[in-house]
Amino acid sequence: MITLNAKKKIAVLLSAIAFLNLSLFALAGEMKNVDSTDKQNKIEIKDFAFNPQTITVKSGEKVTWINRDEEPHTIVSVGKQFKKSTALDTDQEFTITVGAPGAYDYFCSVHPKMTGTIVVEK
Ligand SMILES: [Cu+2]
Repeated sequence: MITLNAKKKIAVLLSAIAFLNLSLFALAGEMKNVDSTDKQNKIEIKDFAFNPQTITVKSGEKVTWINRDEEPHTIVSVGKQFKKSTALDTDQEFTITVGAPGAYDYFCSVHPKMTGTIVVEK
């Protein structure tokens, strides 16, 4: 037979479980948010080309290039919107954080025909 006291205990237990569930949901939501602000904007350098050649990102996000060629490449902003990279060796990365909205054109100073654009949105 369930006493009144036991019923109370069960009620407390159930609300505790409900509360925990809510906390887990909140936590999951938070983790998802962290993921989206940490979104990886990757540009691969392969066969003497930037891929994708044009990438659209939001102001404040990071952009990372990775060199998948055996040749060294650089990333140089046409309008000096970010500081230029050193010569990237194979599998070496270069990361910038984009600022003001606009089109950031860039090229490789070793192979000036290699060009790309970062479109930065608000
Ligand atoms: Cu190059």
